[in-house]
Amino acid sequence: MTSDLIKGIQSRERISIARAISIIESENEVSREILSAIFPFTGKAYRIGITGPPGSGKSSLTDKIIKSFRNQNKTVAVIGVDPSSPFTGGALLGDRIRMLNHHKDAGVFIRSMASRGGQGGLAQSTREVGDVFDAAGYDVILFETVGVGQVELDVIQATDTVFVVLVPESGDEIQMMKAGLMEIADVFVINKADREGANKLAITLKNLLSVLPNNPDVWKPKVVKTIAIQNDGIDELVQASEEHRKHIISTGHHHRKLKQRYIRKIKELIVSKFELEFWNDENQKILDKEIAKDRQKRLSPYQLVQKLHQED
Ligand SMILES: Nc1nc2c(ncn2[C@@H]2O[C@H](COP(=O)(O)OP(=O)(O)O)[C@@H](O)[C@H]2O)c(=O)[nH]1
Ligand SMILES: [Mg+2]
Repeated sequence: MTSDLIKGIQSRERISIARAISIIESENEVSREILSAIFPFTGKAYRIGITGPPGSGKSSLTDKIIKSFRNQNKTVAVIGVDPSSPFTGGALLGDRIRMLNHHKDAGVFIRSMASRGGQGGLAQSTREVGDVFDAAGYDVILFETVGVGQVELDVIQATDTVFVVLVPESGDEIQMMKAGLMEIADVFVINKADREGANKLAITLKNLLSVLPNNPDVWKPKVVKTIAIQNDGIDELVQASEEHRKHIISTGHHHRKLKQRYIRKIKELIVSKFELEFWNDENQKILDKEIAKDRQKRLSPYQLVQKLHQED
């Protein structure tokens, strides 16, 4: 059964891909089987993260970026991540309408991921869904995330190229530094460049970036102005991403990134495996018993951990 599903994924059948995604979202045994089986076929897709504040135009840009890649005959998968939405497929109405533009195109697959209940597994399952698209042979995978929470950062850090989308009004560079966007951007996108202040923001950013060392091995983030609703600057943006991609490949950075991603994944799995084993009934009971006591009467966390270890 699983092998049919794997074959279906590899021949990019939408039904198989959709099934694999729902299995991954339910996080059961079968999902691990699938992820293991597709592993050898992953690592080929180009992953782009698109992040920025709500309303900055990420979805509008995504829509146009899809078109630009499609014009180059590349297949594109999109994963929209919205940790704040409790609904599966928590896409906003506008997003749904935009998505319909690509509905009939077999070379495009769009999927939203939302947290159901806890956010714990969202970043992980998002990356795993990315692996399914990768194994299915999509050339480009776009990850659209809102803001810079931990889930978003975890998603973004697993991409090859990061677009940070700003608007002319977000001119306050200190604000951006605080948001931690400076460190993660490979390309700054100043969207809504039809509004006043786009040039000023571009100059501010370029000044900030000019302090970076002039080392050919270190990528200097690009600044690209766009008007998503007019399809303006999109090809330049896509070109900037291609340049970044070439740069990370030629400097060996991409290779290192893939290695780090592998190591991170192993460490994550080890932690969750041990946690799962550790919290057996007996240990859980010891913890519950301690919690039931008055705070002052409880063992200190350090003492309790020691006790739990001894019991183990
Ligand atoms: N004036 C202007 N409006 C834009 C531009 N790009 C997007 N918008 C509008 O900004 C709003 C938010 O866009 P959306 O793509 O949903 O932003 P997201 O929340 O970052 O995904 C929508 O009403 C868009 O039509 C642009 O380049 N110029
Ligand atoms: Mg959006």
